[in-house]
Amino acid sequence: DRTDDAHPPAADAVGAATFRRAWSDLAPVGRAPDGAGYHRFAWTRSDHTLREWFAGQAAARGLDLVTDRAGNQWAWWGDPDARPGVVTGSHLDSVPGGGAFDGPLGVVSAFAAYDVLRARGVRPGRPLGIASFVDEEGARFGVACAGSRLLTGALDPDRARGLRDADGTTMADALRAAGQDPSSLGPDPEALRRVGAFVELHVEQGRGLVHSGDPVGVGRMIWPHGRWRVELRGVANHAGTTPLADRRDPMLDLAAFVQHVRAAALDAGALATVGKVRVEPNGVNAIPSQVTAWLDVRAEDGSAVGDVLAALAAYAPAQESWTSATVLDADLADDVAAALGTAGLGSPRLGTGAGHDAGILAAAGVPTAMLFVRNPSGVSHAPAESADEADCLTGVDALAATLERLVTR
Ligand code: HGY
Ligand code: MN
Ligand code: MN
Ligand code: MN
Repeated sequence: DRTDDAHPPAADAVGAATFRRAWSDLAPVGRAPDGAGYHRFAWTRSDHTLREWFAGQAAARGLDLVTDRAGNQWAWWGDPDARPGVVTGSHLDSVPGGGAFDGPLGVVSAFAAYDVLRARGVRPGRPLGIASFVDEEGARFGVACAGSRLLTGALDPDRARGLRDADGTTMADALRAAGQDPSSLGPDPEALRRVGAFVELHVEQGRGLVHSGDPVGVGRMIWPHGRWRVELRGVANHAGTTPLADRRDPMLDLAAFVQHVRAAALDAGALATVGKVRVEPNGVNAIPSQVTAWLDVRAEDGSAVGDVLAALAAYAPAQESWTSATVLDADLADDVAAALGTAGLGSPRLGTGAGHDAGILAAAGVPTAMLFVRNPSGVSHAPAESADEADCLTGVDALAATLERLVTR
């Protein structure tokens, strides 16, 4: 039966319809076979599909699509050069074998919340932007939040262009292969000036909201966290003819390193992970000449990260990226909590050990808030990452209430 135009569907129903349609659009993109999660790396085919999807969502709403010098995508309602706007969004890329929600939940919810505001007839007093940051996970080139770091000047463009992926492809070559101009990479103060405030909605990566019994929560702070690279050198030789006593096998050093990392993390009260290893040459019948391992260290108390690095000094870790502790904007967090209150929602405050573009924008002086959506499994960066649809739709309502409050003040 035809819906009666005089009584458009409730705004929430509009948001829910947008959410479901967008979610099903994205579901197949970069999905590995046999439920092994998502592989959505920057400047690959799935990234291209995701960028096209974002552009299509913006065009369908008549939003102005802008791609900044780092390749981040922005969809604007209103003119942010006339007055800095309120921005919401996240990222569309994933870690290898990642879950469906980390990143895309924030971008899909942004478009759904926009549709709710339009269905409610909200007339914003300031521009509203939707953002999708490129290469947030740093899964391919090793530096997390590469897009937002380039935007804010926190990642040197020459260094970025030279970063290599597992195949030795540089970021510059990857951009060229994706039809983008690597020489354009760099800080984009004009794009950054347009951001008066940033609110990132994200699936919770943990079970704080499961324990509190709330569907959504408000970010309080982001732990300090960094990545280091460790080189372990050996002497390449034949697996079948080299006596054990004559070997210089870097795999033995790797085994010891992983144990040292665990012991140092336990001593320091930090989270430390050896999450990526490159063995060169990588053959079953050859002792490798070199093993490169990446180390991820985080802790609520930054000094604990320092303690871990001090305990591993003998391995001469080279820092790849560092994000200081981010205390999210307290006034903005109060705004989010107030908006949640008008929507009849609680607003528990959550710290997180997961890094986000929100942390990079906050470090660049942008007032920043985070909204978390309950994750029943608490798992993230793995296929078991989850969020119930009802909680996702509550997240859309919460984001819409937050954006309405911020754009109409
Ligand atoms: O690594 C992180 O914490 C984030 O998901 N990029
Ligand atoms: Mn992530
Ligand atoms: Mn994320
Ligand atoms: Mn992140």
